[in-house]
Amino acid sequence: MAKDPRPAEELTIWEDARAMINKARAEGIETVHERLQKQTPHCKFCELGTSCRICTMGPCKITPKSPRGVCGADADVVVARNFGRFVAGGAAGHSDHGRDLIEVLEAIVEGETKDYKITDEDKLRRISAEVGIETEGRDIKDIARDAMECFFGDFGSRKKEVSFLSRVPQKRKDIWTKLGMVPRGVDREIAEMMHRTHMGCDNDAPNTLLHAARTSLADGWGGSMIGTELSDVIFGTPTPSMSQANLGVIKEDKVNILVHGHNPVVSEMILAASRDPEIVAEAKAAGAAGINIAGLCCTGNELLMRKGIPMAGNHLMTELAILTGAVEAVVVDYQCIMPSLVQISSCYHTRFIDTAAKARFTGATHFDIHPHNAYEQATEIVRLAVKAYSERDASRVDIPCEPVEIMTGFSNEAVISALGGSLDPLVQAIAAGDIRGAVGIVGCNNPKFQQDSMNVGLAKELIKKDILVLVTGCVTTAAGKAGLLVPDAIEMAGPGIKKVCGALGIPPVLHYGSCVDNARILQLCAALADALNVDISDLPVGASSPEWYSEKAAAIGLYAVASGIYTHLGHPPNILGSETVTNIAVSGLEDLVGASFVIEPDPVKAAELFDERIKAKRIGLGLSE
Ligand code: SF4
Ligand code: MSK
Repeated sequence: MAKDPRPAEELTIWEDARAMINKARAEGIETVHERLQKQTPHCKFCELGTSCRICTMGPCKITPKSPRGVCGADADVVVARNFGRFVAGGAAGHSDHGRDLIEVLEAIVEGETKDYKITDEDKLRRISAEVGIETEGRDIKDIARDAMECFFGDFGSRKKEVSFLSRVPQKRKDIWTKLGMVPRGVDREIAEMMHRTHMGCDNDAPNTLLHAARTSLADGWGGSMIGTELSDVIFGTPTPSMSQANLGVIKEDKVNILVHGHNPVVSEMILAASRDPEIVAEAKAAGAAGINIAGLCCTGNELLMRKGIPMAGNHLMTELAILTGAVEAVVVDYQCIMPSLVQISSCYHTRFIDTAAKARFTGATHFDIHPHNAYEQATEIVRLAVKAYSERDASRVDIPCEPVEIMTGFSNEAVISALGGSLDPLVQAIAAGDIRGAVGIVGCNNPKFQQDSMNVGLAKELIKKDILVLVTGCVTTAAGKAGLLVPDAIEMAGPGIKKVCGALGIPPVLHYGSCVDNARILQLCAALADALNVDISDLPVGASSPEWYSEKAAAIGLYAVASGIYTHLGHPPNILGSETVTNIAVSGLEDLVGASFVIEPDPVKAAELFDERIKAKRIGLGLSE
């Protein structure tokens, strides 16, 4: 194994990660860091976005000497097409996840499952009314059937706009209408993006980018929002609770099962099966003190938000969690699951189990989980983990730390309830300048950055400036491990945040959920804009994905910008090979949609940029800086 020559201290800010990176090196196990070294330097054309392989007259690369591909496409066209497809990939991922929730709702409505049910009937009534379904005096099953049909319809071609556009302020919708950016159907926009970027179609970079934005809006206000809302309906709307994070949540004396991926449909069943008294007894008979479920990435966020299940780690912790040697099973659904986890699992007694036909891993044990057999399959999986416990090699176990406390569960419903039933106190706190603004920090880890240095650095800088922070996805674990997700963290915040969050007993950094749950932040921004009778772009808010890596993060960033939210990225997408595309991303969009991207790798400077932006927006609203 070629070693990454950099010390673990340079790769991550965390002690638990450093210990496991060093353990991997001592045991000769390759991780993401060694593989990055082997892949570096990356192909310059791919980095710039100027390589094209969408037809077999190519592949082509655009250079000063050959400024056009075989078909005549220039750098602008090639870069825009590549970026458009990148965003479509992300939108497809989130939205197909959303569709899976509609299919579970369908199974409930059709009586094809006894494992899932409608848990939050009030929420189903509320969201159904929002999308125009009659709810008065009707049976919940009938409402659910109509909601199911309505949301399936949002994926197709028969609507003029996706249903949750009912939440979008009129001023914003007018902008989208003028630009031809109103998202009509999730699958339609994604398919059209693929069509437009076929050879010989949309050969005008700005036009391609407008459709990329429309595709991302179909994700944010369509597929993702449906995913979030139906997850709440089926599994319960999150309310604040306490939990824990870091590798210390893995327990030496228990059967440990890590759930990884994004969709709660499988992980909720694993959790339920792990509480089956018969299986718990089997675990005890095998010598364990019990069965411990912990989360990774976003399926971890889903269980954390709703059930208070502890979080073992974010994206760059997934390999390292297995390296503790105390993990009996990793159970995955889809997205952000490194194939390397299969190899690392095979270095231990760890069973690697995949559960989705659309996300199979060579070398994994496959369970085909559907709504009609989910619990039964989950019990088999948990039993496999119990069996594996006896094979654990105690001499290779190293759980490097004690867990830290975190507070979770901040859905919009929970926030409004904490505020006494309306957003008014928040609006007043913003008007008074106690909360100067808010920034959602979302997204991933990327081994190109010191793990979580920017995620944590930016959050700390912002709260000092009295800017409230909302976190989702992998930033959740980062903020939690840094001690930012507990009420006492107000000591790290400015005086205004200290006052408001202190009075409410909440942290200055609020856990808002998983990647699809960024839709909760969109909804909050829309509600705030409506409360102030302004557009979303007039609000003192921002978004950031400091350490992003995935297509989904690009879709999120673009739907945030297209919704009028100024959005920071710690590094650029692969677009720098086109001046036209880069200029549109970092300034041209401002004129079109009232927000743009900003690229800044330094968290302190990024916080200053947000500060400036928030000052300007506050002045625009007639408020003090
Ligand atoms: Fe080359 Fe044009 Fe084909 Fe792309 S579409 S591979 S630029 S010929
Ligand atoms: S899991 S998309 S690494 S946040 Fe949602 Fe984390 Fe980014 Fe995946």
